[in-house]
Amino acid sequence: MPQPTLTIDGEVEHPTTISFSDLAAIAPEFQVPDVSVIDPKRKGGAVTLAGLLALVRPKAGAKYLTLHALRDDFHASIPLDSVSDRAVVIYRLGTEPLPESAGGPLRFFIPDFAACHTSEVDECANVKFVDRIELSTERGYDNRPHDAAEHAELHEREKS
Ligand SMILES: Nc1nc2c(c(=O)[nH]1)N[C@H]1C(S)=C(S)[C@@H](COP(=O)(O)O)O[C@H]1N2
Ligand SMILES: [Mo]
Repeated sequence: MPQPTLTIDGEVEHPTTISFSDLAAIAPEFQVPDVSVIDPKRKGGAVTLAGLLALVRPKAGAKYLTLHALRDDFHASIPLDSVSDRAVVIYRLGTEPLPESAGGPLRFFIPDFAACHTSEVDECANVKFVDRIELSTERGYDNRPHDAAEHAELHEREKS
């Protein structure tokens, strides 16, 4: 199986596409060896968003972060400032890529997220199967559910 990759592009000095082994090679100061310290319900190892941003160097005008999951066409766009010092990308379980059942191979995760559809930075923005993180000056594409009914429908679909 080819290695999962993550593209980070848009309003950055150094757009890049990195692989599982590139993520594992990011400096220890940016690694979270065990995400259960952030949320006891989560397993695996992560890199901090700060570590990824250090690689690509956001331009001064970068204000939004859009998380793209091509796999199920799910997208969320949130203010960069609100997550730049706390969000992580969970990428491994042991020495293997994060399993799909946990939202892998790559899963964006915001500690202390708000309840679904209560804020821009809510649980729904914990995008699973994320393959691209796009920085932009304006808010990007976002198809998170808007209300409880849409939300229930999405979770029905997830089960099938
Ligand atoms: N790719 C993708 N990511 C997604 C979703 C989705 O449908 N597709 N649902 C979101 C919503 S609405 C919620 S509440 C959380 C649920 O995450 P969990 O199943 O790990 O609890 O994942 C978010 N990430
Ligand atoms: Mo959600």
